[in-house]
Amino acid sequence: MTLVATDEDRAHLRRALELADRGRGRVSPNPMVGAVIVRDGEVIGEGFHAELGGLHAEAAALADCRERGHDPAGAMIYVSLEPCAHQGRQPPCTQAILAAGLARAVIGCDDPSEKASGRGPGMLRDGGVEVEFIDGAEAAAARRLIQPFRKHARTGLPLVTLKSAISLDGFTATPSGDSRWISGTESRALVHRWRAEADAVAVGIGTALADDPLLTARDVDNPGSVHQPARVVFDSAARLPLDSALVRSIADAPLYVFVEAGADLDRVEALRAAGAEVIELAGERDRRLADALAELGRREITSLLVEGGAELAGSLLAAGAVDQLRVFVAPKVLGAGRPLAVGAGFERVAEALVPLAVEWERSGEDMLAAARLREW
Ligand code: AOF
Ligand code: ZN
Repeated sequence: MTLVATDEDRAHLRRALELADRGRGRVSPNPMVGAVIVRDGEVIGEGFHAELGGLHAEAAALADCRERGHDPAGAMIYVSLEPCAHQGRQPPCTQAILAAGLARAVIGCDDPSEKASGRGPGMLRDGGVEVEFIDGAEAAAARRLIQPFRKHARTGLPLVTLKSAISLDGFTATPSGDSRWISGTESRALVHRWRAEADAVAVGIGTALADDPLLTARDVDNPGSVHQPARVVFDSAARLPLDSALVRSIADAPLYVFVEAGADLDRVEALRAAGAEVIELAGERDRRLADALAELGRREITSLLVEGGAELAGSLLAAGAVDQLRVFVAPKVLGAGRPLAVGAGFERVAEALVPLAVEWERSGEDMLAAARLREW
């Protein structure tokens, strides 16, 4: 049931979303979740899911409430995600809510995972708790906050974000392949933040060979405690050199290399011996791409940041596998150069992918277009 939410309900739910965001980059493959406990308009407890395996948001808010010397019985809880009903790394939140005697729960959005999907809200209602789902902007924001979790729960696949930086005349590199740097320092810092928030970062072998990237998150706050994404290389012929930055930094973050079945066995074995997980895929290019995403999903990769190059971008876009684009447009004119994507593309402009929404914002000297193609 959807409620007719008051402005006060919406404000508390927005606070729960703000709290949830504090778990960004620290809870995956779990969702970020926040909760606020309120009695007579007064906030008496707040909490969020702070790390994988740690307290769920509801339990954290209840603990905070008690620490502050309040009895939560009869109070309301605002929680950004449907409370869980299962025993996982943590006990079920529904039990904690029932045991605490909370009277009403206002929920930001449903949890589409198999073990949830309405079970928690049902149990709360059976236990006499008034349960309502918020609607409107707060509901949309609650879903948007946990897109990787939602897509992975619904499809087993990671949310795919394609990131690129283009010149004013639409190129990602000069004709000779030089791309350092198209975007400005602020934009590059932002990309390192996105890497720290992503479960994995991917490039095609062309980019791996041309740029010898590390794909780790650097120059972010608290470099010591930053989450490092797994690195992924789409490398049909197993050409990734053993002395590449990616292979040499395997101790810092896992490296997955997708090769085509039948790739040179010596090279595959050498990559494995160096510590890479090499996954062999068979079939047509599109089939292999789809299987690669499924393999990542199976490894609990819920979000994949694709950083190029043009062939990988073109294949993913044409296959409809991209969920969102983040494109920096930099105030430089290259005159000629390499495009963002190559491949079959679409025959007609009328077939173009049209985003559900695009947000344009300034990023230092650049403009950033964040386009959402699909929502989960
Ligand atoms: C909640 N509150 O704060 C979170 C929930 O095995 P666990 O304990 O890590 O639980 C993970 C699952 O619980 C996750 O897949 C999602 O369905 C739910 N996450 N639920 O009530 C929370 N993080
Ligand atoms: Zn829970």
